[in-house]
Amino acid sequence: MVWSPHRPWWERYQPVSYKLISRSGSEQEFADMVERCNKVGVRIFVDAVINHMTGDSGIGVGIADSTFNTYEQSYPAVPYSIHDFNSKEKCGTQSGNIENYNNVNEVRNCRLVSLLDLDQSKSWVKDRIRDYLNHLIRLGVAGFRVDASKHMWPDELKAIVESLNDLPETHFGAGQRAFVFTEVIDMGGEPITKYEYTGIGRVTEFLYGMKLGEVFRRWNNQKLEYLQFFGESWGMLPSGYAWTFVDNHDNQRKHGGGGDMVLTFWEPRVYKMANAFMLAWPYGYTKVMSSYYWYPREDTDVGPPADSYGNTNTVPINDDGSCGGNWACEHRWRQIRNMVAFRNLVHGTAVENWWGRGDQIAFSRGRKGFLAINNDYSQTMSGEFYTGLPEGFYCDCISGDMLGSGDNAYCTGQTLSVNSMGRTHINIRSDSENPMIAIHVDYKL
Ligand code: LAG
Ligand code: CA
Repeated sequence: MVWSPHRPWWERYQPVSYKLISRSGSEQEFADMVERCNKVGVRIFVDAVINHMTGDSGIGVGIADSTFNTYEQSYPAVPYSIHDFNSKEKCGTQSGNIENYNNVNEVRNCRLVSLLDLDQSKSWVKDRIRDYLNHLIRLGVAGFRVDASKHMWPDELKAIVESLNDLPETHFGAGQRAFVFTEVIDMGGEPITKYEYTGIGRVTEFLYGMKLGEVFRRWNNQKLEYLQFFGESWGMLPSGYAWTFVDNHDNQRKHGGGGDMVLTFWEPRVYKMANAFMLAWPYGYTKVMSSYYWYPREDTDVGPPADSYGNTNTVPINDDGSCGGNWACEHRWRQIRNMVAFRNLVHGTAVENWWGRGDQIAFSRGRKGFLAINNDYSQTMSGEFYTGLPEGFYCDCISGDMLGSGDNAYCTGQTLSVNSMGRTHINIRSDSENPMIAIHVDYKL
C-alpha cells in the first residue's frame, strides 16, 4: 500500500503478489461480479500488471498482507526472488531505471519509474504470470489489457499469451481464446512501435484520442470535415488491430501520453461529441472511459472515492440512472450509452452519405444509422440531409430515449421524420447543449 501520497490511484500498478485482493474487494467478490456480468452479457477484461512489481521503496506490505523487500528483490507470496528480475548488468544504465527511450534494450530490461522489472525470459517468471492469468480465466474473465507492454519483449509476451488456457466452455463455448489488448504508447519518434505488437492482439492507438481531441478543440486549424478519412491514413494502425479511446485513466490526468489535447469528462459537452463520433465511426475496437471526479483537479494522484482507510466505495445509482458519490460514470451518460447501442447495431455497415462543411459533419452507416454533429461556434446546421434510413419517424438517441414498445413506443427527446427519399430536415443550433443528432433503425417509432 502507498500512504504517501495517500492511497493514490496508481498504487494498483505496483503488485506485491498475484492474490486477487484489492482495495475494491476480495477474490470472492470479484468472482461474483464476473459471474453476474457474464450472465447478463457483460464481459470483464482485467488490467494485468506483469512487467514489474513494486517501486524501489524498501520493505513493505501489500493490501493482502503479503510482504516484500526491494533490497533483496523478494516477493515471497508469488514467490519471486532476485533471480526473477532483470539485473543492472542486463539493463545497462547507471540507475537501473529507463533513461533513454531511444534504446530498445533499456526500455524493456530496465526499471520503468523505478518499478522492479521482471525478466520474462525466465521460465519461472513466465509460469507464474501464466498461472495468474489462467486463474482469472478460470473465474470467467474474457481477456486482458496488458499493462506496460512496450516494456516487454513481444516474443516473450506472445509466448505467455499463447500458453494460456482456453476460456471456460461453460461461458464462452468451445475453443475460445482470451481477448488481449496490449498497452503500447507509440506517438511516433521512438524505435519501439505499436506494429511490433499486432501479432499478440489489439494494440492501443494513442494517436486516436490525441488527434480527435485536436480536431474537436479545433486546434492547429483542424476541422471536423477532415475526419472523412480518419483512420490508417492518419498514421494509425490498420483498423483491425487498433484499440481506440478518447481518453484513458492515464492521460485524463496527464500521466502517459496525450498532453492537453486529450478530451475528458471535465469538458462534458465536447467530450460527448467526440465519443459520439468515435462510436459511430467504423475504425478500431472502441473503449469508453468511466471515471470518478477528483479534487483538486490539478492533483494527478487522487484515488477513487473511498473510506478514510482507502477502501473503494460502492457506486450509488441515482433515480435517473446516473451515478452519485463522485463517480462520473461516463458510460451511463445517455448520449454515450445510446451511441454504444448505435455502434453495436450498425456494425458491419460502411460510412455512406458523408457530408462535411467546416466543423459540421453528417454521415450514415449503411441503411441503419445516421449521425450529424455541429461543432461550429456560431452557425446553425440546418437543411435536408440524406440519412439512408427507411421512411418513418425516429427518436433521436442523443436528446432522449425511446421508451415503451410497439404502438406504445414514445420518445423522450426530439423526433425526426425521414421521408420516402430517406431525407430528413435537421436543425442543430451551435449553442445547443448537445449539438448532435443520432437516429437508427432500433429507435424507429
Ligand atoms: C502503465 N502503462 O504502461 C499504466 O497505464 C500507468 O498508469 C502506470 O503508471 C505504469 N504503466 C506502471 O504500471 C502509474 C503511474 C505512475 C506510478 C506507477 C506505479 O502513472 O505515476 O509511479 O503507476 O505506481 C509512481 C510514482 C513514481 C514512482 C513509482 C514507484 O509516480 O514517481 O517512481 O510510483 O514508486
Ligand atoms: Ca521490462
